[in-house]
Amino acid sequence: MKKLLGALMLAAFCQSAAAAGITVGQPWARATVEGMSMGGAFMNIKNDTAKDDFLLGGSSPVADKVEVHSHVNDNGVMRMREVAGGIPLKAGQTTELKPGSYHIMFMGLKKQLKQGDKVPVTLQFKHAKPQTVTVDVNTAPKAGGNAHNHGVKHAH
Ligand SMILES: [Cu+2]
Repeated sequence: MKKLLGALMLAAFCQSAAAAGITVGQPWARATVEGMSMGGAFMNIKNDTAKDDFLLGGSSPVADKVEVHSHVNDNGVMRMREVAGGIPLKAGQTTELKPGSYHIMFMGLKKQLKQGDKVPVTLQFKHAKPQTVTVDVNTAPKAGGNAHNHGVKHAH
């Protein structure tokens, strides 16, 4: 029991230590089908520092490149674009990366992302130190799974 309490206190300590900085919550990626070369990943990024930061991109062993994208409305057609300068992470705020909005994109996938897979992704920030997170591969949480349809023209 004492041991358990110690472990709990340690966990609580680690959590509060991690809170002063950039915290990544609920990272997940959409499962892909065989032969797909791209895949999207989503997460919440909390910037608990006093200064605005930017998510510039990253790297992962499962892809040639990891880019940061946004969806833009181009004359009524939703297209994805790499975000120049990175995804803004305002000081004191949580930025949501979600389907149809900002997202992380695996470019040149080396393997199929299957439901239940855990994929390490190292995120690069403009100011904060790089952070490696484990992304859970999942199907979309709800219906409306077309929001990140890669049938839309990719502006690359
Ligand atoms: Cu994209």
